[in-house]
Amino acid sequence: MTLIDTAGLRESSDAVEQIGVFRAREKAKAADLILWLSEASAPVPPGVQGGEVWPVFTKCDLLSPDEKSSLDQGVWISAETGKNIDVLIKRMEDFARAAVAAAMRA
Ligand SMILES: Nc1nc2c(ncn2[C@@H]2O[C@H](COP(=O)(O)OP(=O)(O)OP(=O)(O)O)[C@@H](O)[C@H]2O)c(=O)[nH]1
Ligand SMILES: [Mg+2]
Repeated sequence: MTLIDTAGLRESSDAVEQIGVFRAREKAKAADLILWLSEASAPVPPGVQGGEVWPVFTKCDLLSPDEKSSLDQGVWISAETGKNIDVLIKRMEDFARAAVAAAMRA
């Protein structure tokens, strides 16, 4: 299993950043699983083509309880507090296990 952290997919006039975004899209096309991270306070719908895409909402430590209850799909995590990181890792493990099993049957 190879895990890749890509450049953020943002519009930019900076040539170096544009190359990073291009490379990220190329990696996504070849990926089995894409984690689409966006800030929970300003979620961005997945905008990438490739394998299975999971929305992941970041910085959930910054949300009020009301804002949290409006987010129902996907996993909310916080790198700051560690919230739900274990849940996300478990789901990724399950995904990888199923993908390997399917590949071995093929
Ligand atoms: N409060 C809070 N801040 C966070 C959290 N995760 C990251 N940050 C902050 O957000 C900023 C950006 O974090 P990065 O991890 O560099 O973001 P990124 O999306 O990888 O950025 P690019 O690679 O440039 O696209 C940093 O200042 C982090 O400290 C979190 O869970 N909670
Ligand atoms: Mg980054």
